[in-house]
Amino acid sequence: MKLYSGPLSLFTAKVRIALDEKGIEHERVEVGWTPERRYEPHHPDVIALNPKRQVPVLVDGETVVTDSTVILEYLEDAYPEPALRPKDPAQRARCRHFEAWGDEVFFAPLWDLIETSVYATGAGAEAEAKASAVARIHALERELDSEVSGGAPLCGEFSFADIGVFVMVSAAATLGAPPPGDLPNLAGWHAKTAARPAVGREIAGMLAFRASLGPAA
Ligand SMILES: N[C@@H](CCC(=O)N[C@@H](CS)C(=O)NCC(=O)O)C(=O)O
Repeated sequence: MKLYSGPLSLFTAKVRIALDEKGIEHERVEVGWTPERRYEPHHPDVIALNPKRQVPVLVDGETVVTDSTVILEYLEDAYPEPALRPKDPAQRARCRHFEAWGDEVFFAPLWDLIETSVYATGAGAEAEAKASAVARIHALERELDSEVSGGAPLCGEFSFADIGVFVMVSAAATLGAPPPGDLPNLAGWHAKTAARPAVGREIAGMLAFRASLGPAA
C-alpha cells in the first residue's frame, strides 16, 4: 500500500493516524509543499491519480482511493480490525456526521485562520479576518463541548470522527487559537485523544516538519 501525503496536510493527517491505529504497513510518499508555492508543482503521480490534484491518495494494489473521507471508509471496509467506525447504525451515522463536520464546518474558519497565518501577506484586512476566524472557531468549539460529555469519544467508541475532528481542533491550537479555557468536556476529550500513541506520533511528526521550516513557519 502507498500513501501520497502532504507533510502538513490535515486531510492526510487523518489517514496517517488511521493507518497507524490499524497497524497497516505502507510506503509513504511525501509530496512537496512550501509556504511560498504550496503544493506547486504537484507530484506527477498525484496529477495522474487524482483529477483534483490533491492529497491524500491511497493506492492499495490496483485500487486507487482519493479524498480522506472515502479513504477512511475504504480502510474500514478492507481492513476492519481494529475498527474505527461503530457497528451500531445510529452511532455510525453520528460518526460520519462528525467526520464530515470536521472537514466541512470546522475547516471553513480554520482555513481562514490558515490563510491569515501560514499564508499571511500582511494585507490591511488580515488582522480582522484572523480575529473573525478565531471567533468562529471558538463558537464551534463551544458546540463541540456539549457533544463530548465527560470527555467521551464522539460516537461511543474511539472512531474516525474523533480522528478527523481532533486533527482540525489541534491545528487551530497550533496556529494560536486553542479552545477556550472554560470547556472541560472538550479539554478532556482532547487530552484523551492526544494520549493515543498513533495520535501522539502524528502530532510529533507535524511539529518536526514545522520546526524544519524555521522560526517563520
Ligand atoms: N476533500 C479532500 C480535500 C483534500 C485537500 O484539500 N488536499 C490539499 C492538501 S490538505 C491538497 O492536496 N491541495 C493541493 C492543491 O490544492 O493544489 C479530502 O478530504 O481529502
